[in-house]
Amino acid sequence: MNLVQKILKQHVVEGDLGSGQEIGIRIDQTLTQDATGTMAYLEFEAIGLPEIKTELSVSYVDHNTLQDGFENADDHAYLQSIAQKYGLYFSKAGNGICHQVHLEQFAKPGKTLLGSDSHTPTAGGMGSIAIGAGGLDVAVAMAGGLFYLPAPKVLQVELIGKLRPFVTAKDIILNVLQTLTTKGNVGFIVEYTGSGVKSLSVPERATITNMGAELGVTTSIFPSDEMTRAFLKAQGREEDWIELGPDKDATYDKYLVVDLSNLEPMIALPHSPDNVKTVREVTGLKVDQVLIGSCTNSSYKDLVTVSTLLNNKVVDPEVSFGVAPGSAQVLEMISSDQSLTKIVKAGGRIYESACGFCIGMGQSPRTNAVSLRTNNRNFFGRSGTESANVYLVSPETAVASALSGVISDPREVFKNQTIDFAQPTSFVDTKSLLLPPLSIENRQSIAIVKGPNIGEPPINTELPETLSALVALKVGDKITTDHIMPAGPYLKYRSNIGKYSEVVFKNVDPSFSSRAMTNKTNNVANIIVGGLSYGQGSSREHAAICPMYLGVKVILVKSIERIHRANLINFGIIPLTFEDHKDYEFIDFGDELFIDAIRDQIHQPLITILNKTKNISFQARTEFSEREISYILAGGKLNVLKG
Ligand code: MIC
Ligand code: SF4
Repeated sequence: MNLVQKILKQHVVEGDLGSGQEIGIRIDQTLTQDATGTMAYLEFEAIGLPEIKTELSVSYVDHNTLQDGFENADDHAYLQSIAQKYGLYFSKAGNGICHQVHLEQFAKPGKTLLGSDSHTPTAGGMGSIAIGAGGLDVAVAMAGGLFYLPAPKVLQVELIGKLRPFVTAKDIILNVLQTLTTKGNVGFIVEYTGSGVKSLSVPERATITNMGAELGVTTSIFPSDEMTRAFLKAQGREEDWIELGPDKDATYDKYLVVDLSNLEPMIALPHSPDNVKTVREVTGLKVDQVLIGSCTNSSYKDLVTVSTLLNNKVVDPEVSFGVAPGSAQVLEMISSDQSLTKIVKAGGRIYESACGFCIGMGQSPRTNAVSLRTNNRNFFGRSGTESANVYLVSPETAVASALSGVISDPREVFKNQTIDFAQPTSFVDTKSLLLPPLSIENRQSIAIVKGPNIGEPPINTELPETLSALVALKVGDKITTDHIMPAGPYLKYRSNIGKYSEVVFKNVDPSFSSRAMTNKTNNVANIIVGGLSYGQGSSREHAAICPMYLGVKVILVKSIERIHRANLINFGIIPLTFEDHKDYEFIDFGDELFIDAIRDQIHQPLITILNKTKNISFQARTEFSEREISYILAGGKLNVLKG
């Protein structure tokens, strides 16, 4: 067996791993963050259990920490009261980015972790099967329910050789993204094997599994070995270690080899993480902003490296340079070993340990800026400045470029330098912002605190017998959930669906929301037509809830990404894929589509759609499990759960 099969075998409760069909797995741990968490806990409350049923659940506050108005602070208070009432850990604002903190404090080899954030696979660096999902699926897992996924295929990525100086874990995953791209990997789990694994520390492995999310795979995982043990020991959790790896004769569904010795510094160009080139190919481009942080590259090692390379120099005067440590632990450690001082002396602006600029919560670059970031995503508009061009790089490349003012290869800038970083044998125990669960007795008196911005999760209506709908929007390939539901300044409306729905597709077609709402008011359903890889990126279920609120009933696309597909079904929107991709060309914005006997047709592999405007019929694929069909018929999973 490979490692994925070994762990899943221990967790499968329904279905058969080898079947290719849907399986239901038991979830040991869950995590939520505030931007998806408020809705997830509103849903958990709607399920109506007195406490969580998982081994461990953590509610993190890391996304909406810019408290511009009362809304975010109200959300934080709600989340804290929920954690206290139902038995969760609560990680307060400032304690750090959920994935970094989870790796430090809670992730365990061999466990399953479900998180309402697409970068939950970060814990795969620790040997967990860690999967991102919509808030409702996480709420169900907290309530002891199973998580369903198609029995995964496993892609082995064999790492051989050893990284050369100034070539990093980030360059490994950028290289993998260049090969596999962000499309066409749905249904796979990536398992890293090979002699090259040994040389990578847990935080480096976590950089790779973190950005594996951009491949569109279900998750990525590394074995648990002596490196893992050393990291857990240094975190004071050696007892959480078990050795875990594939059998010698393990088999896989697909194979890729990466020779680390041949890699060089890589860079993802605007506006997609798979638009990868070597740094060498783009050196010399003037940069305006350099930001180091995000759940991909904000570990202690990353920031010590940054400070060492700054080496008492000052960054180029025309560059705005900023650093966000990934957690309070990282911040305390770089502060006690003087790395922080060196970063400040070099001209670094220090941001809170939070997602911040990565999700457009501040630090939007200037008009037409070239912004170099160590993030995992550079989707159009995500930085908050539409005309900006965001490039993704390693911390080493970021510092080299901040010092020289132009995109630079760190091997050139730091020619005669070496970095001797040894993983710490002991991390500090920074827990002042991490609140443990209350005892059962103390939970009784906790009242749930709900500010005026916090609404109820909206409920959809049952699927009608026939569906007549207008094409309210036609889009192309690679539409991300950032296109569908912009974040940044609108994040504070995550618990106010009516308000948040006003910005659906804002950066694609600002008139979409009001048009869709008018159709809905006139009892006309909306259909969105799209191309390949629709719904890439985040796990935000708002990209389903808000369109649902606006009366969207069907998404008709060439292909669709895993988490978004599940979210649509959970909220009673039908994701259909074109049987023949050519039919995409024959549909126009404003066309009227008709689906007869849709409640019956949904059980068939193909559904017939009549384009009334063009007077042509075509077919679309359904590919739903019986469980998914029950959600679609009922108008969403909450309706089924509530009976
Ligand atoms: C992201 O990186 O896009 C986010 C913000 O973390 C999202 C979650 C969200 O939209 O709240 C994710 O990755 O799932
Ligand atoms: Fe936060 Fe960015 Fe990581 Fe998403 S990708 S969890 S916004 S740091």
